[in-house]
Amino acid sequence: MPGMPPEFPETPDLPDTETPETTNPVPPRREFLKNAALFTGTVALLGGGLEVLTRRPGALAEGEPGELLAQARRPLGPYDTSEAVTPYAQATTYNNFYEFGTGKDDPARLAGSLRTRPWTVIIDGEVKKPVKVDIDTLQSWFPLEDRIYRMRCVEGWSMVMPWLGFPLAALLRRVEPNSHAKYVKFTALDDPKQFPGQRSSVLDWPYVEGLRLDEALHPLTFMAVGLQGRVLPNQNGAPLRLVVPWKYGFKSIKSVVRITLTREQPKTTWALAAPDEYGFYANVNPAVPHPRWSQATERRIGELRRRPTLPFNGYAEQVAHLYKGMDLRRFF
Ligand SMILES: Nc1nc2c(c(=O)[nH]1)N[C@H]1C(S)=C(S)[C@@H](COP(=O)(O)O)O[C@H]1N2
Ligand SMILES: [Mo]
Repeated sequence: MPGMPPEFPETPDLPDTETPETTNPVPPRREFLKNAALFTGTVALLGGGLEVLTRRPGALAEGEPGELLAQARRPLGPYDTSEAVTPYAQATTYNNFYEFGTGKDDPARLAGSLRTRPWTVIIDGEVKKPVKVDIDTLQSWFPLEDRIYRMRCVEGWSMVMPWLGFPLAALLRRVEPNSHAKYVKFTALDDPKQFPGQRSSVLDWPYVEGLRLDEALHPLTFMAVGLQGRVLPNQNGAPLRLVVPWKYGFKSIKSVVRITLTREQPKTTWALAAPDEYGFYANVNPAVPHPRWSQATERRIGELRRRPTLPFNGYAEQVAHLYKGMDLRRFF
């Protein structure tokens, strides 16, 4: 779509004196601990022997945004960052969700028009057991886990987000990819009645994203239904949102209605819109600048100074092997 405005960096060359946040970042777990007493849950022992306290996922059905969803309290898991969690008020008011508009505050202002129940998700394509399932049934299939991940937007800002959800691999295993499945395509809801931003053609709707199957099966790859112990706010991608923490944020598609296993690499929204600027892989890489700005540093929302951006957003140890032998300048 020539001429469309791509994502804009937020003044990456200037010191972040305009930073609006003055509060101290919330230390990890503080929020969880604060709410622990309000909440009754069941203790489940997960694979790694981690103690996770979860509410029965089936009981989330009519969750209002902001309602307590699950209480997780355990030692940091192998995939958690111990970095300070971005305060909830900031993580839910500074958003990219172009279906609501291109302004950072548009999603929080306008997301009330999105109806997240009832919500149907289709999982189909190259799988042995395709399924069309209600979001509450889908959630009831998996114990909810929490993951504290860094999130790095291609524009040069970042956050630390405590997600609640389940690994995408658990869902994919359930539908049994067949031998032709090589990629996973994700499609977001397409409904201009609920998404005011879809009345503009800033992007081709619906928003589509994709992963290679091995990326999709990686244990870090997550489907979020909650944020910081609460039902996922609409502006953060309710009711179901992909989270791929080693890739730029635009890969983490919000408000997913369809997951399709494919033979061919799917055509994805930002890669179609500006192929020279946004690739299919979009692995966080400080050594490969965006054509219009450097990716060497980032501004953590809530902090004043920029900090260095890490290869694969700090997850290199876990994911670099997926790209062995690939030229990451060509496959950006
Ligand atoms: N459907 C949809 N998903 C989307 C987007 C979008 O515009 N539409 N924006 C992406 C971008 S660019 C980023 S940085 C993250 C932002 O997630 P957050 O607002 O929860 O921090 O969502 C991603 N997922
Ligand atoms: Mo982004």
